Amino acid sequence: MVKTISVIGLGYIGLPTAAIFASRRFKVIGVDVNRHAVDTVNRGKVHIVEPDLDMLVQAAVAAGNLKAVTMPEPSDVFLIAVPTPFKGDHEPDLRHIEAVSRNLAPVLKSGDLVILESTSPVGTTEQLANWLAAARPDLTFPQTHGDTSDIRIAYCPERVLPGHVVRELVQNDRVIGGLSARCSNEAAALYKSFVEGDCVITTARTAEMCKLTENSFRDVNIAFANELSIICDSLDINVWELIRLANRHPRVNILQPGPGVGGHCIAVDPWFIVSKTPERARLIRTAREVNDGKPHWVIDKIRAAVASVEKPTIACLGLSFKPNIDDLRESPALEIALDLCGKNWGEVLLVEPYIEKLPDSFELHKNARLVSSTEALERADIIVLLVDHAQFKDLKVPLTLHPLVIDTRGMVAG
Ligand code: SAJ
Repeated sequence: MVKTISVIGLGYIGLPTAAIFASRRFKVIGVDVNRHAVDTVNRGKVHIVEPDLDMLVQAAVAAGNLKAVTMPEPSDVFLIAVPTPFKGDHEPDLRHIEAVSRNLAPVLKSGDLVILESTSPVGTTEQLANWLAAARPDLTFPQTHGDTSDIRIAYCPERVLPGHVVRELVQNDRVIGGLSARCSNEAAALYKSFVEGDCVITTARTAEMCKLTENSFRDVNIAFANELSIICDSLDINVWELIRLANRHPRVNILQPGPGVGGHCIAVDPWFIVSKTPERARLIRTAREVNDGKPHWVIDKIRAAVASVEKPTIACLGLSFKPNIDDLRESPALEIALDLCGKNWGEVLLVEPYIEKLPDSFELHKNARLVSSTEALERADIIVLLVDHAQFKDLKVPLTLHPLVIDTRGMVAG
């Protein structure tokens, strides 16, 4: 009978997951190396922006069902949700998972269930199991003892959309891959305490690949739209109209072009497939390259526009990685804006309704200022629309009247 669940990594996935388990009356221990995150959670507050999360965490802490600590403590379940970035030439960096396995091993006891949720290259769950087994020779593990092992280990990827995490955690189906049938069944039973979607069982390797496949599918499809936008630009065809028309076909559903692909998932995860099978993942690699190349193409469009105006004032509308959120991490809009400032072609006016202050990365750029959309529209010679925030919809008419607009999201031209 599971009583205590430790969630290791209190980020965008770990904290909402911890709070939801706590709302189902489990005793939840949140573990994070970041002291600020731990102190904030223990005050019933949140250190990340996600709708409804603040209420959930406040209620869980007030009810005494959620506390946060910096080192793992004994529990019945350990759920790992730490980052898996890449290093060097897009090689997966598993050092956070390795560090967790080092800190977790001493508190493991027979009967415990360990679940990995971090997006990971195929084989990581087995690697985690091997790290734990090496640290605890007194316990048996499923990679050697199958269903009779002391410790159960499973992989269960998160697949929630930032901005909708609390709802999607409950409603989405979950794919669960245990290292043995018993591992899968125990993990599925645990998720069923709050998941309304189906909990579908498979192997750990398939579950790892499934998560990577979902995000690669989206990346390849966005790359198709981005490539079309570049082709259409050179053929003088409105890509937004073209996609609308093509999507009238019952079996065609093209995504939307943009200034590039941002965020910490879709621009990263396909590389985990490429790094395992570099010779075979040709389409997946090319899609990444197409999407990573899009910000440079946008800069080239701005360069061409700048040539026709002396000392231009350039406005960038939007800096976040996608519409209607405040998240600037891995944002192509931010990359374009920073690159533009560095070119010193003229003053750069930046409009981002979701932030109050420019990030520190702009400190060196004395030609950049955060301004209102009204000021940007009044003063800019060139306007670059980078994010289609809902707030910008009112600007459609003034933007249509402006002589020089580079519209990467199809808000004016679409
Ligand atoms: N984008 C386009 N055109 C589109 C759709 C998206 O250019 O038609 C761009 C966005 O502007 C953004 C990037 O792609 O820069 C990624 O945005 P997104 O909304 O596609 O995805 P994320 O990164 O917010 O969340 C994804 C989701 N994965 C899928 O939809 C397959 C989410 O379900 C995952 O849980 C999340 O990655 C994750 O954590 O892996």
